[in-house]
Amino acid sequence: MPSPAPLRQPRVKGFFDPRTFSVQYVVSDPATGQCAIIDPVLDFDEKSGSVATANADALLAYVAQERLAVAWILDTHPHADHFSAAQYLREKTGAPTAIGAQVVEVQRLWQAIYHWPELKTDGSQWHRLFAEGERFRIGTLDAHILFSPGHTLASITYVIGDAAFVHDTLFMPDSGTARADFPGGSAGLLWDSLQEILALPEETRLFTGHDYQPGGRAPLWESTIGDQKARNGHIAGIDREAFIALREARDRTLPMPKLILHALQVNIAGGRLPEPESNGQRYLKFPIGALGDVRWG
Ligand SMILES: N[C@@H](CCC(=O)N[C@@H](CS)C(=O)NCC(=O)O)C(=O)O
Ligand SMILES: [Fe+2]
Repeated sequence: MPSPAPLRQPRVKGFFDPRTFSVQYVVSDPATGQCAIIDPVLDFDEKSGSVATANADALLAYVAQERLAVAWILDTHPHADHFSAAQYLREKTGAPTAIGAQVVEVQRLWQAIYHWPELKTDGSQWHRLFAEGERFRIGTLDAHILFSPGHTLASITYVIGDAAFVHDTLFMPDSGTARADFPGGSAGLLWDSLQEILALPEETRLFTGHDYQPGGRAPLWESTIGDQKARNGHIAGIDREAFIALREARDRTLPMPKLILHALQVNIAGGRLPEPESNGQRYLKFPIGALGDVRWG
């Protein structure tokens, strides 16, 4: 009897964080129980400076309940609105961490903004740096990388079986696309990245990284290429020039994320909090006025 063909469709479980409107994923291989965690959130309260692990622990509880084995801890980009829980999960699971190879450029950019000469800008804070076209496996599932810059210099898309984790490129069709005005962002590059994503097979399931719940609707995070082409107001009937104009016009109305200065200094270090000072206390550092002429929130 021939053995059955391996299952190529990952099981995808999304976990929504209402504090940051982020979606975290556990993507598992039904055939082997191997899984990847994508874009885990480390909780942070900027009012008190408190850090907690409720989101990350919920991912671990699911992993334990489903008897999964964590093979990878993946980030799509260095996030500007929340801390990555990659390092916490690395310590808990022993699994390797990864991010896009151009993270080294983001490290250099923010090293200058923070005046942080000790920061290593070689990406050595992760176990693996993924470049366009690279392949890896999660159990029997094939995964490959699209380089998807625009929102950040280093953004990547993880294509795992029939699922693509597009994070901050496309949001749900009623929510358009991600902003492209952070340091290193580019509306033109974002458009080009969107075209590569939209060229994936029509049946590809798309999983977004945020949902800002327009009109107060319940959070949603799964769409298809067909939905996006038909209904996303930043895609349907829009060309590159029109996209750049509408993206840049909207970006001019957006204040910086409230945690951008907190989050980047943790996330360009792979989700590590700053080292404690001689009194045992950890501190964050903010540049004053370094982001230029921004809209106040
Ligand atoms: N109000 C949120 C905004 C976060 C934000 O700017 N999110 C980015 C993704 S990291 C985005 O693309 N937002 C699109 C938008 O707000 O239209 C915050 O302060 O954290
Ligand atoms: Fe983002």
